[in-house]
Amino acid sequence: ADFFKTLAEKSDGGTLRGDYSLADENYVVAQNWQHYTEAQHELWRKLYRRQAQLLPGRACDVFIDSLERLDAADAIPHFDRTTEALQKATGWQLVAVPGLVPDLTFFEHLANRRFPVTVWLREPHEFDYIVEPDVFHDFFGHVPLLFNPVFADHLQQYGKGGLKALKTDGLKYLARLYWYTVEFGLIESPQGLRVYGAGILSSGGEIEHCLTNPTPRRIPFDVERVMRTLYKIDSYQETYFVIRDLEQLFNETAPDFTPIYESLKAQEALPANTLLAGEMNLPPNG
Ligand code: HBI
Ligand code: FE
Repeated sequence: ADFFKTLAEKSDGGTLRGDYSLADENYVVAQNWQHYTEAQHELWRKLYRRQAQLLPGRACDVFIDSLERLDAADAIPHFDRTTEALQKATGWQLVAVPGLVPDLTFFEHLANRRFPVTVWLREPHEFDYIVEPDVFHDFFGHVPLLFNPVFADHLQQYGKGGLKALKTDGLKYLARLYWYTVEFGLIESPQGLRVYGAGILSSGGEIEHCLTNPTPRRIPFDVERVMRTLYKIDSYQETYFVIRDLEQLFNETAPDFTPIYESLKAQEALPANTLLAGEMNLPPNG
């Protein structure tokens, strides 16, 4: 199907891991929780334990508090049970998907407060790095913040913006926004920089690197600057964008982006390691 061609191009021409044969028109599948093996639950526990002990002093408080309430340490979670609690908290639900889904589908789910969670779990040899999102990245990395009303509202708005962007070819700009916030975003706290991006929170190595390594740039969030900045998908980020609080993320992504897209089309995209003259490069955590 053309969808595979699109995503295959997206994931450097390789094939996708998931089984899409039973997916419905929204790419939703049954989670089939009973199919997970004891070995997979054990791998989940190992991944969870390693990541959870990295969170204190690095993940933002909202993430840590919400993750604890999910009680997801002992086995791969039942998405339906999480949906029951999530629906009450912010009106979101989880939908099981075979893996990456087309942008249009992805945006439609987000615009309707449905978060797609991949059903398969990585192999033991992929403990430290995986190319496509698996259930650990999607659930551990993304689901806790969906319990925060401000973030939940932002993500639905992002989905609606995505549907509009598909019509005004603003997709690459929105993909950069998603990348530098939802996936790799940093946030300020009274104790210093903290992480809210799922790609970092579900990664063993980047969670320390992004906060204390002197090499990457750490730039105050500015939506147009983010949308101009290219990103890399197979290495630690060279630049991180820092928000003051989740309200800033919601407020600065509320307006219609069409005028920004017009202005961006006239400007060169910036390499990921750019620091413009006069731009603030926030210090790493001491
Ligand atoms: N599909 N399942 C899934 N998860 C994602 O995070 C995802 C996706 N499809 C497209 C996509 N992300 C990105 O292109 C977004 O920037 C749209
Ligand atoms: Fe993700």
